[in-house]
Amino acid sequence: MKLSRGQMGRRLLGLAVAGVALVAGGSAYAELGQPAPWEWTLQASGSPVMDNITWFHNFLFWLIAVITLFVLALLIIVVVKFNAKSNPVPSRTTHNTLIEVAWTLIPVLILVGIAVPSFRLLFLELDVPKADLTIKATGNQWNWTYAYPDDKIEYTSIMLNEDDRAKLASPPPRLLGVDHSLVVPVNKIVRVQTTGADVIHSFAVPAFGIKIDSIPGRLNETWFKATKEGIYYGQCSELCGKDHAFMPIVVKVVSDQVYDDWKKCVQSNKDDCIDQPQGGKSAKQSARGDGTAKS
Ligand SMILES: [Cu+2]
Repeated sequence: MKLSRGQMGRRLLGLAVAGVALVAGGSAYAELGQPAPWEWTLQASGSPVMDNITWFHNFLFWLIAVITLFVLALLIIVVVKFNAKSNPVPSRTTHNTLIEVAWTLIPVLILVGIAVPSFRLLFLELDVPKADLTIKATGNQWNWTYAYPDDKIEYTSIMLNEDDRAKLASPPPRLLGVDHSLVVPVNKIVRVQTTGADVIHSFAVPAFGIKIDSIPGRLNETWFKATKEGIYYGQCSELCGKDHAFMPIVVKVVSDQVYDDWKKCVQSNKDDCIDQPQGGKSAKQSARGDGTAKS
């Protein structure tokens, strides 16, 4: 098939439009708190720490882009202007004080410019502010046990199998749904303490910008403040054995009222609270449903 130049141009244009649509469509799929198909950026941020990480990532990206382009331009100049053909008699210059001072000083200034926001971010992550609530996440082979020590709540969170997931009205993403999720109130500082019961695991939720090793015999600590209500997915991020890929983390961020209702629901041993996958109902509805079922 022979194409005229106009036809070819139109086809190329069509291809370009399709490409842009694909990329734009991909990012349009992006949902807060979970990965998206064709995602090429960091997950959307759901906490101040992640806001900072995203900013720092973008800052470094553009800095590196400028440096790389600058070095590339220098290389091209050298290749074109100073090859043996176009510059048969090379200069024998060996020192240039100004350039030597510049190529020492400018990289130092760039590194200092990186170090300042880098340390600021590090301290933001490490210094746990006064917490409103503490949760303890214990990594087991292969699931998580969550405890709310101040409220005497403790339960284990296990991944939903494909059959159970298919039964749900709005199924969670594949391999990310669990039977009991972690529930926390919105805009509250949550201190996360984590340890391992058997081997090293790692508690990670990308949208909150947290990833911390759960090590047997040690209690590691981090924190997050979820700024938007919703469901946030994470995974164990340390190779911990054969089912490492099947111990997801689900955090439900809810209003204070719903959180209090959930606490009461769990403390009274009801079995239809909002930490469970049929959730989405308010805890009140769940409690009512349970009351009739149990009486
Ligand atoms: Cu693990």
